[in-house]
Amino acid sequence: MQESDQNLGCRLSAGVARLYGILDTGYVDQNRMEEVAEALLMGGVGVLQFRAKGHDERGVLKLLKEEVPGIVPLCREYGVPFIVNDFPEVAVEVGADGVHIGQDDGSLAEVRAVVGEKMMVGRSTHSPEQAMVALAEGFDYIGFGPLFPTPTKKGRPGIGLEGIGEVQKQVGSKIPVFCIGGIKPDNLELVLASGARCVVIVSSLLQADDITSMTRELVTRLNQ
Ligand code: 3NM
Repeated sequence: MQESDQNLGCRLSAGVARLYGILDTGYVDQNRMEEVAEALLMGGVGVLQFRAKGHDERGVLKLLKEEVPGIVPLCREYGVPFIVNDFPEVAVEVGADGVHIGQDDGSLAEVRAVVGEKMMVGRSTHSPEQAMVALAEGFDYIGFGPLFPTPTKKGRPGIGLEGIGEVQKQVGSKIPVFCIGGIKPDNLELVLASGARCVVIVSSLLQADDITSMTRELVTRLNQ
């Protein structure tokens, strides 16, 4: 592993970050957020995103700076990149390693103007075409989904498994492709058999009785 891979400001490596965890405030009460973050980190997520839909930029900054200030230091302690969803300014303010933006959230150049060259920037994509465009634009990684309809991101149809092989081949050979949306322990085999290598799993993990052991089990399966 290169030194730059171990430090904050690193680029994600698909070889290391097979499971991308999201601390989603829709599933986790504020008073449990740090505990849940640590459970995911102990279980071995390779990257951790903070996602707080329904909070505006100031709200997310307040959460990370004042209300749950332990999350960023925990990621540092575990050596796991920390990503802020949606808000480049907040990512800079809290010293995150990356920011994740949606398909309709503007260009990479606009985000780079805020976060500079060092920070990772990820993009949500919902079709093979969008995945190719994100690669060409220069994003550091992509999410590809939702594979299945999911209550975590309501109102989007599942795009199915058909495109995964091609996207993994064309895009995944250059930057990490994280399949996302409705992935659970009991359909993971199918997702992997369709060509996926890295995945994001949100509700299944956050609602597990024992988050750390489920995370560990999934990481083991992803590494097989
Ligand atoms: N983004 P779960 S799907 C946050 O397709 C998110 O861009 C998606 O949550 C996309 O594992 C999704 O609970 C939700 O289905 C994933």
